[in-house]
Amino acid sequence: QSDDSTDTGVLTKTKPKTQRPPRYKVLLLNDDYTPMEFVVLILERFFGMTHAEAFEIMLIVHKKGLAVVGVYSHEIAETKVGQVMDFARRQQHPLQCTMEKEE
Ligand code: TYC
Repeated sequence: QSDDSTDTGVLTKTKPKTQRPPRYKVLLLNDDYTPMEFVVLILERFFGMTHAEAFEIMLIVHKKGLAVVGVYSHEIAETKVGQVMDFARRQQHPLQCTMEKEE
């Protein structure tokens, strides 16, 4: 600025914002009918959990009503939800799995 009468002398820096792709939480919901062992199998098969991890998370869903079972890119999250819903429907269990944008 060349006009000294309005120059406050304050320098402002603009921080470069690094763009991160949005992440999506995959949520598993409780219900009264899906067998516990089936939920454990789902968590092992589609979410790469050990039997012990899967059992622990299944119990959290059972007690609290829902839990985040993984966080992924939009495409991977959509695939996981699809796999779970498909597998549950084939076995005629009412298990529900959804995804939600993080933050
Ligand atoms: N509540 C179910 C039962 O008592 C077990 C269950 C756990 C179902 C987790 C769904 O996402 C779920 N058989």
